[in-house]
Formats: sequence, structure tokens, C-alpha cells
Amino acid sequence: MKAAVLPALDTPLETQELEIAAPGPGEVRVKVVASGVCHSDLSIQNGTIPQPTPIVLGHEGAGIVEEVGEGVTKVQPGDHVVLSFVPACGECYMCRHGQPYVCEQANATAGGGLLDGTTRLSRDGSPVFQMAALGTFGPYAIVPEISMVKIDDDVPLEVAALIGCGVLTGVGAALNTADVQEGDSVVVIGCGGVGLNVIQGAKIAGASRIIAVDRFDSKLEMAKDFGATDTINAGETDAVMAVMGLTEGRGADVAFEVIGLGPTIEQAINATRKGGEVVLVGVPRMDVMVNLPAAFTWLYLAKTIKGCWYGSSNVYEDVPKLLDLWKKGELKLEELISKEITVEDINEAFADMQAGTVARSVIQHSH
Ligand code: PAD
Ligand code: ZN
Repeated sequence: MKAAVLPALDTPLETQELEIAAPGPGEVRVKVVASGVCHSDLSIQNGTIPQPTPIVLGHEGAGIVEEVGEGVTKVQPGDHVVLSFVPACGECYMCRHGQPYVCEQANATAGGGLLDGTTRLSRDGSPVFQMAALGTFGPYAIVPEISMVKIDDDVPLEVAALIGCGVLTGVGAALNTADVQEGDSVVVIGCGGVGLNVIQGAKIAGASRIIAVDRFDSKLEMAKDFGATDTINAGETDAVMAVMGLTEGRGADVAFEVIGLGPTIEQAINATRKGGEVVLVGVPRMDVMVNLPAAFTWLYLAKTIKGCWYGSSNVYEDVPKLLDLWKKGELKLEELISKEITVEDINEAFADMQAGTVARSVIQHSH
């Protein structure tokens, strides 16, 4: 099969012919129909998220089960599935404690392989790794059974793909991690594919003021379409001062950082009111440190700072819940797709993401 491979750190992706093995026990061969392009893919290319190379990127996908390995019970050939970038076994300590988004089975996949640490992809006999035990920039993937959620056949797979990362993460950040309340004021710093979903999550939760911050007016326009009530161009205005001006000098009830930069994390903390909540969604480089005054962050100001991994989601409950909201017209999914592309266009999709011209580019695989 032909897949988009990152050959080495800081190099363009290449479409390469790869060999794909049969699914092992507990594994499933999925025909990947669609894959969104997320900033986390780019973050592997530029080293923000360290991963071994060569690797097939892509972790926001949906497709159709083609073949199941020994012992697989959750899905069968023909099932339509949303792929989950975190496996959720339902049995480990974290899953039993209601935190499947940090399922212990994911630890083994951090090195670019499946649950046993090895990959099912190769080129000329050498291993090619799979991002997040998936690798949705290829038209087929062998993935763990616990990395997918069955969905109804009538959901378009390019729409379903987006749920796999951006929607679960963004909407989940507002509904699960932060628990935004009716009437809250919320600030969202970074209005990309994930941030737009935080905005629509905050809207669903009933936030009355949703302040969107970005450096591109194009993104701020999208933010309005997804429910932002106010916008701030961070390239023109001091974002924290502007948030204060919109919140009677208090700061927002809840602030979300959805970029992953030290200075914008500080902005999110400073734009939050006393007693408010800060949710960090953006993935920073490993060397980004946050240096905060203990007294004037946590104690006197009583702020809560939370990390948000995968929207604190339980994929088995939240995927159907999000699809229900979409069917009722309360969640925008098609609107997130700015461009439908082929796998050969992947480098251009990375450039578009950085230029601020797209919410999401979505790869439609040919088979
Ligand atoms: P994106 O590139 O589509 O969006 C990022 C947005 O931030 C863009 O609109 C930029 O214009 C804007 N931006 C960048 N720098 C600044 C700045 N200095 N001031 C204001 N705005 C700025 O990315 P995305 O939405 O796909 O992903 C956003 C982050 O979320 C990224 O770090 C990604 O790795 C992370 C992520 N986290 C999880 C998780 O589970 N926590 C899941 C998926 C993605
Ligand atoms: Zn992602």
C-alpha cells in the first residue's frame, strides 16, 4: 500500500510503498477511508512530540473493518469505526478509575508500535512505525481492537474521522475536563481544528461569553461560526488585557490554551479569574517550562490548572454522544472540513495549517 511516511525528523513527508502484515491476536485490519490532519502530526515532523522514524503519521481517522485477528470480539468485518488515538482497554487501573484517556495500554504504544511495541508496517524488510498505534495517513492500518469505536453505517466517514481527535479533544475539554457551566465566560486561545471544537463544546455547555483568541483573522472568523461571541487578534492586542476588558476586570471563568506555547499558557493562566479554571490542551515541546508564583496562582487566587489529554474522554461513551449531538444539529462536523485532499497533498496540508487558512484538511484515501 502507498502511505505518507515521515522518513526522518524535519523532512517532508513522502508517499512510499509499504508492506503491511496480517492482524495479530487482538488486532484488526482497517480500511482507512478518511483522515484529518492535526497539528500533532506536524508536531512529530518538527520534533515537538518525539517519535521514532520512519513513521506513518495520522491519528484522526475512520474506516471499515476488513479482517480481525484471533480473539477479537468488539468488531467484525464490515463494521464502520472511528479510530481512537488512545487505546482504552477497560480493565487497567486507569480505565477502572474512570480515566480511560490515560489507559495503561497506551504506554507501550508511545514508541511507535502496537500494544506489544512492534509495528505491522515495513519497507524493504525494515520496520516503519505507526503514530498512536494507528497511522491513518495510510489507506490500511493494523490497529489494536481497543483503539476503535463502532459507529452506524450512515455516518459519513470523513465526518467520523474528525471525531477521532479534534472533536473528542476539543469538545471534551469543555464538557469533561473543565465542566463549563451555563452562563460561564470562557476564553479559548488558539482557534485551530481543536480550538474550534473547544468553542463549540463551550457553546453546548451554555457558556454565555466565548472569547476566541488567535493571531489570524481568518481563524477568528471561523471561531464566530462555531459560537465565539467575541474575538481578539493576539497579534494586534494584548490578549490578557482584552479579556479583562470583556469580563469586568475579573478574567474568564474558564480559559483554554489550545496551541502549546509557553507564552500562551501564561496568557491563559493570567486571563482566568480568581477561583477560575485553566485547561491546557495544546501540546508543548518537551523543554517548555511554566514558572508560576505559587502564592499568586494557586493560593490567594485559588486557580485550578488542569491538563487535558484527549478531552478526558471515554471514547466508548463519548463517540456515540457526539454523533447524537451532530444528528440533532447541535455539533458542527462538516463545517470543520475546509479541504478534501489526497495523501499526496499532505505537505501542502501542513503548510495550510500553519498559514491559518484551514480548520481541517481531510485526506480521502483511494484503495
Ligand atoms: P492548529 O494549528 O490547527 O491550530 C492552532 C491555532 O493556534 C491556529 O489557529 C494558530 O493560528 C493559532 N496560534 C498559533 N500561535 C499563536 C499565538 N502565538 N497566539 C495566538 N494564536 C496562535 O492546531 P490544532 O488545533 O490541530 O492543535 C492545537 C494544539 O492541540 C496542538 O498543540 C496539538 O498538538 C494539540 C492537541 N492536543 C490534544 C490533546 O489530547 N491534548 C489532542 C489533539 C491536539
Ligand atoms: Zn490530533
